[in-house]
Parts: sequence; C-alpha cells; structure tokens
Amino acid sequence: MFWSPQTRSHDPRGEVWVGVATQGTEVGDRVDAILSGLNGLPLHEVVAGGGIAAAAAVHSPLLLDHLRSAHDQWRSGPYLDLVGQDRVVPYLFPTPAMTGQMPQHVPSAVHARAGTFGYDTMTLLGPGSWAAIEAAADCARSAAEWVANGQGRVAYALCRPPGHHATTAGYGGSCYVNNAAVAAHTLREHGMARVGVVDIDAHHGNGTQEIFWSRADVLYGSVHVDPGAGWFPHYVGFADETGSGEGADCTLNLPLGEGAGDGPWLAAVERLADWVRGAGCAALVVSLGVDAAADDPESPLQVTQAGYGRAGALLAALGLPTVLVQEGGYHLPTLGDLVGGHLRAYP
Ligand code: SP5
Ligand code: ZN
Repeated sequence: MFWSPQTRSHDPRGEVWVGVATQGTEVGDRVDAILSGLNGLPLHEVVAGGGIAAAAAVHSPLLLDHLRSAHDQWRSGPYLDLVGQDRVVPYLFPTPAMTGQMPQHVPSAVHARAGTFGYDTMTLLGPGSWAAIEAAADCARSAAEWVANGQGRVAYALCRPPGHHATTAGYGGSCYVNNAAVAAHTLREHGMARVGVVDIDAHHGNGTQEIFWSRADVLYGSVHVDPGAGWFPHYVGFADETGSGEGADCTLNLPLGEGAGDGPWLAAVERLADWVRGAGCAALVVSLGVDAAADDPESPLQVTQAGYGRAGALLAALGLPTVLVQEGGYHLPTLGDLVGGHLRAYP
C-alpha cells in the first residue's frame, strides 16, 4: 500500500447541499478508519512531486493553477471580513444556461472564478486542501510506478481526497484531481498497451469517463446507482454513454436501481471484468469506493462486506498488474473492514 499522512490535511469543513450547510462526509477520519483495516499490509514509500506532474497530462493547467492558488487568494481577499468564512465555495456557474454561445471569461475574483472550475457547492477548498490533493496524486503515481516497474503485481493507493469525479477541467463530488486517471496515465506511460479502469464506487465516476471519453487506450467501466433515480452525478452515468470517436465502445456503464444488493452488483462487476478481459487490457486500475455498502449514508445500494470481498476475487482473477485507488466510502465503523476485505482477495 501507498499512503501519506498529508492526505489528512484536507478539511472541507462542510458541504452546501441543496441550499443547506451540512456536515462534510469526506472527512480526514476516513483515513484512520481505512488504515485500521489494513494491518499487515506493507507500506511503501510515496515519492513526492510526481503526482501533480502526471496529473498535468490528464487535467487542464488552469484547473491545477486554480486548485493550487484559490485558497490563498480567498484568504488574502476580503472574504474573511465580507462573508465570514474561509473556505472557497462557488456560487455562480457559467453553464450554457447563462452564457449561451457567447465567449466565456475566466474571472480574476476568486469567488467568481471558483464557479469556472468547481461544478458543485459541496466541494470546498481549505488551508490544507492543496497539500492533501498533491499527496493523494503522489500516492496514485507511486503505486502505479511500482506496479509498472514490476516491483509487485498489485498496489493500493490510499488516496484522500478521492478523485473519480474530477474532470479534465473541473472539480466536484468531493474530488479535485483524478487519482485513478493519474494511475492509468502512468501505466500507459510505462508502455502498458491498454489499461482498463473498473469503478466500483457507488457513484458513477463522471470525471474518469470524461477524461478518457474519446480514447481507445484506456477503457472506463462502472457499476453504480442509477443517476436517473436522483443520485450524484445526476447528468452522467447512463447506460447509453459508450464513448466517442476513437473511444467508441470504450466506455461501459452498468447503472443499478436503488436497493440493489450483492446479486445484481456482483453480476455487474463480473461483466466489467469480462469486458476488460475481452478487450485485451494489459493492466487494471480499480476505483475502489466502498460506499455501495449497505450501511453507507451516501448511497442506497446494499452490498455486503462479503460482496466487496467477492468483487476483489473477480477482479483479481483477471491476473493483471493492478493499481487500486481509494475513492468514496463514508461509514467510518465499517470502512476499514470493507477496504481490507476487498484488498485481501488479491493474492
Ligand atoms: C467520491 C464520492 O463518493 N463522492 C460522492 C459525491 C456525492 N456526494 C453527494 C452528496 C449528496 C448529499 N449528501 C447529504 C448528506 C446527508 N446524509
Ligand atoms: Zn461515491
């Protein structure tokens, strides 16, 4: 496993959800809850600095600049006095509804610019956020390099904050930089001809899908709760999204109805594994969210801990060099066992 203590330093403090300031769910305590389930896994050194350099291959430099600088600008702007809180939160978004066909400007005022890159009101930037974002990307990068260099076949990156909702030029869904895309890019860079990304987080990984949408060298497949039933990310993650251009048929979405448990969920994981096998992938990235678990507060799926273990066995049976990247999972009492149980299925 690859983990850095800096991943604790991001404290979003809260989320603004449908107009209400709610307690944040993507909290630093998640790190310790996960670590408690990983006793005995050897800890490898995370090389600092490579993560964001690799992220620049899959993200817009403007997004990375914004993430790096926005909180400092907020702190040195009038916001502490004016609004009385120190987290960067967008309030206005340049969607087509507002700007139509007109050219879009990137505002210099940070409370406005935040809406250019941040696409929801739940994904805040605080004083330690950038350090954690960097550390999470470094974990993914180091894990992928370790696998690509043949030092081991399976590596787990305990990334926090998570990444699969981060798009080429946007952040949201508690995600800032796409750690799974960093891992996939790294494996490609080391000559793995084709990389399959399998996303078993309860939510659709719209960011990863968008990043690789038109590419044939990285496949994206996901099982998740049906966004059409009212679940984040709402606009993306439907079964008719299959990729475009060279990436045609390189995206596979398997949305499940609310309340789906081990039976349909494992059947979908098996389909994703078969799809990756049939496509001749040379390496695998698993977006390991454990929020599909029954007692998770953020999704209505009903997967058991045994189900997460069984999913690990299905993916391990591919026999591919594999990088697992931590995504969501919010029920602190069971988080460690869910992640640990999944990882222990890999030989
Ligand atoms: C990485 C990941 O799992 N991101 C999930 C983002 C979805 N967040 C949506 C939050 C919706 C409302 N949460 C309200 C909490 C009340 N229990
Ligand atoms: Zn999730």
